Amino acid sequence: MELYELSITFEKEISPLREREIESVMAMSNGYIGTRNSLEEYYPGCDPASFIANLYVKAPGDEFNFLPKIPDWTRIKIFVENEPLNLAGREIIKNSRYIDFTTGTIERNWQSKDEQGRITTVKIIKYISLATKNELGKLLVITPENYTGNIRVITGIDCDSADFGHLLNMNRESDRFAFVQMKTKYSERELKMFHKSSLNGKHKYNIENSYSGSFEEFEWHSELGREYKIKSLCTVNRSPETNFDESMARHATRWKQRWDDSAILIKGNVYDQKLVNFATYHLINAGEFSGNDCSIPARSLSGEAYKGHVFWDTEMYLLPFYILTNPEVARALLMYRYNTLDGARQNAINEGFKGASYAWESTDTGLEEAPEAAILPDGQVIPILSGMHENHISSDIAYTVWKYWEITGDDDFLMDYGAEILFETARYCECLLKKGNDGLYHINSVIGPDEYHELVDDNAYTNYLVRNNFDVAVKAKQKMNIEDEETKRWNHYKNNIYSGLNPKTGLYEQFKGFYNLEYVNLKDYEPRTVPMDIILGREKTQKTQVIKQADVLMFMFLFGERFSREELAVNYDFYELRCSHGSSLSPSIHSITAARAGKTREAYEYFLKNARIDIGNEFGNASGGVHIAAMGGTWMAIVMGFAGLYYDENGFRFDPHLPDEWDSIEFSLKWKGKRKDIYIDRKGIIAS
Ligand code: IFM
Repeated sequence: MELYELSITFEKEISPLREREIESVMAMSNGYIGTRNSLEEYYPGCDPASFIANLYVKAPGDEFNFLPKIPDWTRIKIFVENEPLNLAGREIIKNSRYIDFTTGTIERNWQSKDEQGRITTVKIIKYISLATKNELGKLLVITPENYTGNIRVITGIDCDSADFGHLLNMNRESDRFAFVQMKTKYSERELKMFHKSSLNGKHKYNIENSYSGSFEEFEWHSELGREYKIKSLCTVNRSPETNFDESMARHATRWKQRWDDSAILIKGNVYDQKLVNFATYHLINAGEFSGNDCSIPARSLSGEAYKGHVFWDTEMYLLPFYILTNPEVARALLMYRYNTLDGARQNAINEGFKGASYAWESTDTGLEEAPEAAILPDGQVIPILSGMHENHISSDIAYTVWKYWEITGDDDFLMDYGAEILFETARYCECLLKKGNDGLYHINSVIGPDEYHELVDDNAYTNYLVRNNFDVAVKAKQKMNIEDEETKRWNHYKNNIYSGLNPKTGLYEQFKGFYNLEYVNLKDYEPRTVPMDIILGREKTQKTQVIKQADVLMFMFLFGERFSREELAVNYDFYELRCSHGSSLSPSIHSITAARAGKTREAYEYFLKNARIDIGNEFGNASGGVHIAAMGGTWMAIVMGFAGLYYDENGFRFDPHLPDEWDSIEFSLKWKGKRKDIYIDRKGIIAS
């Protein structure tokens, strides 16, 4: 496949205000470790941070646990004739940073001239290995362009940027490599980081150990025009015996395989191709070693927002990508849900119910970790009810377990693990049902995906997903030849849950009483940079039809094959007018449903809005890490929206709606273990 590179360039000066955002969008990860792409010499306002998935910490008395910042392995200090090389106070000839999609590495090219007229060129390449879980690489190339003289480089592991509130520094000295040892304060989990470097050419070598970190120091007399390469390999919880070149080559090979399986090629629009490459880069990175005992947090491992907590984002926005391009990762992510079932069972008990209630915000135990209150920018303290009431997450997980099985045919997973998730979530759903005088079952006091309206009755999304939960649990029982009372009850429920559908108009009411709320013309508030619930205030918003994100449209997308284009269009036209896109999860679903409803122009506008969420900092909060669900949304908007992929257990089909801006799209899918290459242009579809 043809490749385009994404470059985010600073020339001559850095922009401190954008720096944190750039650190996020150019972050690296392999699903086990994640590192923000900070400028290696550090500046005021930078936020260097690395995280390890599943290394959650919590002090006694803390409300919830979170991922702490571990020491930073990307730190480099360079001195020319004892003067520090940095971007401040000297002429910057160039300073550009980009993601290289051919190798899955981050590259920086920097050239500056100091007051003595000495020009130094610096290239830095960094990667987190996709091939070996605990290997991190850093290549520094320094060229004295017009001088000879003394150069000194200090490279290693910086502890000052780590979260000492929760990590204890237990540094031990080593004379063979830089070495940092820490343990988590309250759970006593150990973390060791090793950093071993080599330099071509004669040099003095020294190791500096202090409370602030452990560094290797190289000093040499440089010759004019010669390239000096310092190759550093950092390993986590494993000693650094590996050879740097081999490690980097292994990473590049694995990257190429992943890219080849996952990339989407768009002909006709280079800019859109870059947006898609950017999303695919983060999706590949976030997935590789995630799963089993950890999952992908809402901002992946690229920033501190949401504290490393895992939401429905993973199943509904990321799993489609992994199931269809890299099912092993998808399975591992679902195993995380299986491995946290006990926590989910405990949540159900805490709610006074049976079965399993998955945490709205989950970490390593599966126990509910959502905060109970938040402070708004104006100082107002508001309760957060999602942990207790955003119950749809359990059925979302059940939906995805079944989709995984439909697409992969992985019977072993379904029998050994998935079925238990389906049964336990169905048992929980039973507890949510209340039989009404109309003979139907209702679910009261929930929060649907539209979090602006809390404690609503009969949220159409929740009801639809619960109905599906019973349906797939029954199907799993049938596959296992189990016929019992539960099966009968679930069969009965699934056909008798209130839906909110008006058969005459084809419209679903988002929840009971929604139509009675005040209509607000959102166009009156455009252009707008602030969410509608902040403009109107929380209480007022609840009294209006302003919604935060796709809710009815969300289930119409998930069960796309059940709705005609006309039915979808009726609901799209109604809810699109009312949706304020207060969540990054919203524009992609609008793009997909618009495309499926044949509104290709609108679909394309929503596609751009979604794909630019981090690159364009559309929500103003990319500094806290990338919105990884939106990356999954970009992939889905193309494959499920513009290419129009529909699938079930029996196969897949396409109903394409290419935007005018594109000539063709090309991608591959894994279907029941086999790769299928798809090419779509205006003449038709080729699947091979
Ligand atoms: O899961 C989402 C939710 O739907 C909207 N608020 C942010 C969460 C994390 O991305």
